[in-house]
Amino acid sequence: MSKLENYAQVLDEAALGSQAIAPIDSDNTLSLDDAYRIQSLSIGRRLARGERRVGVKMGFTSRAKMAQMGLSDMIWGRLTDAMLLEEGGEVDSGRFVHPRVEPEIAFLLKQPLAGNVSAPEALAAVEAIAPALEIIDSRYCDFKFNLPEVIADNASSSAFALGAWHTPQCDFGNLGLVMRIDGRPVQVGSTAALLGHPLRSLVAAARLSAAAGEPLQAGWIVLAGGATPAEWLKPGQHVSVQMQQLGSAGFQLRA
Ligand code: OOG
Ligand code: MG
Repeated sequence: MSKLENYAQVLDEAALGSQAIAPIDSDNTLSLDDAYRIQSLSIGRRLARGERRVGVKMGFTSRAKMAQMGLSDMIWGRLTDAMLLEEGGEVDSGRFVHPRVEPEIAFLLKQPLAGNVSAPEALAAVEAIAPALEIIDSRYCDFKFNLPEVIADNASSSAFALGAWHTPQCDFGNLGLVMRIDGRPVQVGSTAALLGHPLRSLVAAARLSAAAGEPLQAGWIVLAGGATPAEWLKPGQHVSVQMQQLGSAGFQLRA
């Protein structure tokens, strides 16, 4: 097994067993290409177990997230069907190491989207938009990592919930949003936090996915990135996001 395959296995098993691991790049030798290769290999192991690819997640697309995590380069990860939570349902806390949750907006594509596209071209490929919550759950101890490490760890992706799909005909470039934990507002923000307009995150997803040889497909979901800092989520807590014009999404972490 190559070094990169070995890291992919370690990360995959950490996610499977909800077990935190030590940093894999403490000597700062992994390149970004190595990191995306590890990510691809580790998601390949999930696909080999029967999971299905359903889209892409973008990371560090808002200043709020970059500042919280101390990293400033946009990253992306791969979504599978096993990560999609039942909206309004309960999720087992045993699935996670130390979950955090953040408010996002999701795109559902009606046609493929690849390469250097304009914002209007990206919009034309969108079937629907929905409010979303992402659970990020770094597989590294104390949620501490450098850029190659978080990329290798599929950008901390763990699970996501989606509210009802809405037509993208409304102007969704600056929609107010409130994230609540047990009914208490914990983060307030706007979709404008995502690169000024969340469509720019979709444009970046189209470019980066195509460059990786896995262009965005019809039917795929793209998570545009956390619009506010993430919040820790404890067993028993209920979390929701309410977004202007788009309604809400929520779930409960089982105690
Ligand atoms: C990395 C994942 C970043 C986002 O939306 O910016 C991300 C992390 O914060 O652990 O999902
Ligand atoms: Mg996120």
